[in-house]
Amino acid sequence: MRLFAMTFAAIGLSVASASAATITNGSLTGPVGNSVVPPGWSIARQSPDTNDVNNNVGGGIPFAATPSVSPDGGTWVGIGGDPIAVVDGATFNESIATTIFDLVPNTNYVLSWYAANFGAETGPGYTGAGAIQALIDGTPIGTGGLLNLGDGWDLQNVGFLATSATAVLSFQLDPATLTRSYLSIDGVSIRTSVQPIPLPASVFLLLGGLATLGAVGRRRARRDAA
Ligand SMILES: [Ca+2]
Ligand SMILES: [Ca+2]
Repeated sequence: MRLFAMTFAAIGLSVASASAATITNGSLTGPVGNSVVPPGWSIARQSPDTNDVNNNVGGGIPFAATPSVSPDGGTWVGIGGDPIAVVDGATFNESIATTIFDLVPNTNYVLSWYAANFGAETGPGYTGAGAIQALIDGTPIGTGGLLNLGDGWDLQNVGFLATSATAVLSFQLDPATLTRSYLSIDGVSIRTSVQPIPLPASVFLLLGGLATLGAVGRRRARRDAA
């Protein structure tokens, strides 16, 4: 029985250690502002903003579509783009970044976030469709769905294989579908794609076999003592 319990403990430990990757402030909680990103995040390109349901582009510009409260709550980040505009020497496609810690190399992870398209009313308006792309160490790993102006919060998931214990995560608008648009992102989280339950059938077979061995051993011990 002790062996049985130890086997369970070992399985529990392996699952826990593989799922400990952390993203600082995935809720993107911070002061509202233009060209301001929440603590734990940095501006990777141009002028991303911290917004909430009452404040767009850091409070200065109205939303182009009626926003809804984020499923994550509180503030979120707005990133804009325009394929024909050049800002600070690069195509206008705003980007934010952070570092993921405690990754286990050669482990598959699922990165999730919420995205919405409430646009921004400025000049001719940032009212186009767009999709948010995630990058690890500068390489795109996947893109969420294409969201049209007025589309509310939608959960996005992309998978990637970790190759090191830390990695730089960044988000931008997908260059392949870039229009003059302004999207919202919130609730960034990470988990392993290996789920602790259900356990593979082979593990139950192994545990069953160990239990049978234990019972046989105990019967043999009783018989020898008798
Ligand atoms: Ca939030
Ligand atoms: Ca801005």
